[in-house]
Amino acid sequence: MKLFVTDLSPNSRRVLATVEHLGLKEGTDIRKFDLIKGEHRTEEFQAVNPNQKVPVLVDGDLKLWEANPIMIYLGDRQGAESFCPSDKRGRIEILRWMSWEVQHYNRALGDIVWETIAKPAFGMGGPDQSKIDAAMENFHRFAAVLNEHLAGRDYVLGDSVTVADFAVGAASALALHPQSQVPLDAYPNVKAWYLRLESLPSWQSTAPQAPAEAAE
Ligand SMILES: N[C@@H](CCC(=O)N[C@@H](CS)C(=O)NCC(=O)O)C(=O)O
Repeated sequence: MKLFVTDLSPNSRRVLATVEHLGLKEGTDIRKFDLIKGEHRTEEFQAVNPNQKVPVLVDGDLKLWEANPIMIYLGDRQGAESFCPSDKRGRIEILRWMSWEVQHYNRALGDIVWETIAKPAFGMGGPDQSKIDAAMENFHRFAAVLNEHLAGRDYVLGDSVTVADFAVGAASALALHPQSQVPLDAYPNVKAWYLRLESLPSWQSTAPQAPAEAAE
């Protein structure tokens, strides 16, 4: 298998953590692009992903782009029933939380950390308070849902970690950063869950190396 990623991306991180979690690292040819240098803007890569975005997994004649389907594909490929349940209820729960994180939770969280940490770190100007305020309203709305859901649960689907945790947690590396302004302390179940995720070797080993790297 070949996996195209970049160092600066929560979307790449969730897939890299999945590869680690499933013990697939040795058998995977991992290609890292420097997006700033435009290494992904080639005709060759366009043929792999017409969107010219990472992550992309190539397995035989399958060229799979979009981080969440890649994670599910890998879980299924390995028959990792606990990490990627295949029963109807488990599968629809995964789809529910993955859709929700893309559209709501990580969009709000990502907008906050982009404005407060990443944008200044990349020299792209200071935080725009109106954008932080708008994202903060959404963050409170959706973090409250996750906080309520996690009451009495260790992980999103229950007792054990699944692809849904890697998806929902993907953008949270910077949420614990003191400058992030993400009000995680107001949502203790969410904070405890994310710290649980951070203690997993596969999540730890794929952590971004510098604060700015997590918010791309
Ligand atoms: N929805 C996609 C998002 C992929 C994405 O936005 N990738 C970014 C890095 S996080 C990228 O490749 N950006 C390069 C570009 O847009 O030129 C996924 O989940 O994989």
